[in-house]
Amino acid sequence: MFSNQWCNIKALPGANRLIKHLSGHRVPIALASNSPRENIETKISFHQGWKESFLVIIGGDEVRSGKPSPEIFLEAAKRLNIEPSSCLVIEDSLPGVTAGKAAGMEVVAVPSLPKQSHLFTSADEVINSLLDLHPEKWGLPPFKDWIKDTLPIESWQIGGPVIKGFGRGSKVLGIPTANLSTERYSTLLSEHPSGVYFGWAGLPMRGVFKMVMSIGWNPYFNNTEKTIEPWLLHDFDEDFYGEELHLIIVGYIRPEANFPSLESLIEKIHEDRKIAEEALDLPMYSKFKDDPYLKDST
Ligand code: ADP
Ligand code: RBF
Ligand code: MG
Repeated sequence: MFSNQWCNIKALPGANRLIKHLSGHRVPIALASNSPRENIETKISFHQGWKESFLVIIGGDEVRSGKPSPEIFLEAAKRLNIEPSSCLVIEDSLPGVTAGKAAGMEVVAVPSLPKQSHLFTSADEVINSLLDLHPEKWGLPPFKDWIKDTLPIESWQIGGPVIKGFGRGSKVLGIPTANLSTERYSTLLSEHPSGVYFGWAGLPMRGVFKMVMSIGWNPYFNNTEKTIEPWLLHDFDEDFYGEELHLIIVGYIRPEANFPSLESLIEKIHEDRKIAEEALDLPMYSKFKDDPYLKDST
């Protein structure tokens, strides 16, 4: 059972993957939102195959109360002909989580603002993005699209001059990251949850290299800004600040995490590097290294 922001696929990356997965396995799904039903239908008509995937679509105008309330979830369960206790609600808002629990359902929260996840204590689980949902935890069929510890994603690109980072000595730790400015990319970044990704990096004067990167707030350092930090998997004999760096991101590895010590963070990053290095030799990922965007110097 899905609710609220679900119509905005941009707000919830991985929504399309989940909907296709569940409907492909004939799992009955409902879309419940406070918006009037007509608005919901218009919004989802932009997403191919969504309308057919939902067995039930229910708008706020169809139940008496306007606010997120248990009624809308109970009504959806009734129309699905499923016991509330057998329903899983996926929610991004706090009132929605409360309403889902009040309806006697299991609730996974995907807060739209990750920094607020500590507020979602009543949810059965809080995840950073739908990419991290494990349906088998909830008695649903597992995703089968992970390959060698990586999740292929629709590739996307980002680029710009390499800027100075926080100078926390990542280089000293053996993990230099060529930071990119996030300024021009706020929309793009809001479409991609923070986490560890991998792909290809192009420096027009130097070549094309494998890379593994972190996008996010670096919970270990509790940054207040989202950063884009690719680690190019190559030994350079000099720095390349100011040079134009182009990235093609092809897969996802894991959400950002906090760690009890710097050593354990570094160990994890080395695991990420190994996963990326091996995965990028697979044809489905390696084919992107010839993309002209990587050699483009503008
Ligand atoms: P900062 O905090 O300024 O980002 P880092 O310690 O992360 O400093 O070092 C990053 C810089 O190191 C990059 O901007 C780049 O010029 C250089 N560098 C050298 N080798 C690499 C590499 N393999 N991957 C990324 N950056 C590298
Ligand atoms: N920082 C975190 O706080 N949590 C993480 O899970 C995390 N994962 C990372 C994964 C990779 C592949 C890279 C390159 C960096 C990651 N970082 C993470 C960012 C790290 O804190 C940052 O690069 C520091 O500046 C390293 O000293
Ligand atoms: Mg850096």
